[in-house]
Amino acid sequence: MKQTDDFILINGFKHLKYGDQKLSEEEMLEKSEKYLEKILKRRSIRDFSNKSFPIEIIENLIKTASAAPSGANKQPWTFCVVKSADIKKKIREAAEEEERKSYSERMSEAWLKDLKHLGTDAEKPFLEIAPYLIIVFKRPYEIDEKGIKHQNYYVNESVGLACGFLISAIHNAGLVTLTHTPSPMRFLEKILNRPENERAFLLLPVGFASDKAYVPNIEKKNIDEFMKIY
Ligand code: IYR
Repeated sequence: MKQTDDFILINGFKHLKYGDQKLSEEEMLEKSEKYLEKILKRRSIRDFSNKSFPIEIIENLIKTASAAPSGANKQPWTFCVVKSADIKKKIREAAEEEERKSYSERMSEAWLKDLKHLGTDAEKPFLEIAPYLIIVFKRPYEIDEKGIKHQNYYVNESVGLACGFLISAIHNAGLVTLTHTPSPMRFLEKILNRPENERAFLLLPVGFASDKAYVPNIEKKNIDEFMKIY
């Protein structure tokens, strides 16, 4: 009988044969160019329409995010989706309260000056207008059935990667978002009644841009500034 190489055992664990895409160099060049062109069109949007869309799309976006690599494959994240107008209102009120303090007392002069060209302020109407808010929580540790804590690894890196996958998937689906970081953001853990092993990491309103949305006229750095070949 023919010997199968579908899998091998490493430390007694099954490893499956990886079948890669096998593209030609021309196809790789074309695909990488197309993706670059597409991702360069992504913009952070602060002015949302209240138009909604099916939650199945959100589910696919979050499954995409959760496909990201993570330390020891622990997947140390929870994505909370808020569609309730009541909860959105609570989040907006708490976020604006923190942001008002940040803009008026906590942020340095240099920081405020660096933000001037983006036109941000403490008012966050998108927290109520966007059809969905995704609040990403990191899980620095897990608690097992016996109440014993188990640390996760590279938690910030892992959750950051998952957020990158999420933002890219949102753009690919024809939707827009904003990486909002109200600070401090412990109020999100309270409002959403999250367990003690979760810390709010990032808040992303997801939806469509308003018809009258404008974006700052910013540019990305030139490749010589951020890529060095050795
Ligand atoms: N978190 C605040 C302030 C803010 C900070 C940075 I750095 C930005 O790039 C944008 C905003 C806010 O959300 O308004």
